[in-house]
Amino acid sequence: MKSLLSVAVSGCLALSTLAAIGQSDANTTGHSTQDGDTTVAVLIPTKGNDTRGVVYFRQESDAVKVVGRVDNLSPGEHGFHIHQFGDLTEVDGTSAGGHFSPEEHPHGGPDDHKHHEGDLGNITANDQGTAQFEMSLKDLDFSSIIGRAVVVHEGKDDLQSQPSGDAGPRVAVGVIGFANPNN
Ligand SMILES: [Cu+2]
Ligand SMILES: [Zn+2]
Repeated sequence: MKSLLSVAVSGCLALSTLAAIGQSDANTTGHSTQDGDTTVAVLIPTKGNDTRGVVYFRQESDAVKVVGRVDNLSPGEHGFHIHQFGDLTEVDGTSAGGHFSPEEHPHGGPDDHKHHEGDLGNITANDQGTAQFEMSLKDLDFSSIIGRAVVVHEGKDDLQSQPSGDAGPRVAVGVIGFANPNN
């Protein structure tokens, strides 16, 4: 923490400020680290579905932590991704585009050596249709996903099929935006 803080205080370099985004902001504005560093996506159902949820992304020193809850799913696994565009104009969610993948890697699972940056794998709903989850993603760039979409799919992501894991239609979508630190 000390080195991050000194970078922020002495840092006239825009690049070092960017690299320490969130943490340095939080420290210099006097808020707790968590406040400046959290984004949220509120998931709303696509047409014909009633799946809803909330997903938080938090910048940590060496990873992005993802914590969330999604309700009204069918029991079992559901593909869970960050898609390219935070555009919900199409009622079936297709306007969110494909998986977020600035490096144009193949589709895969979050633990594969190469995968789309937006490949978060699956979330698992219990018999009541609720999925509660927490994951830590080491190779996701926190700032690059702001304004993009979180998508939950009707089916399971097989983590292999191209280009999107054969996870079926989109049942809920939400745009990743800055979380209100007072909430
Ligand atoms: Cu998806
Ligand atoms: Zn993918």
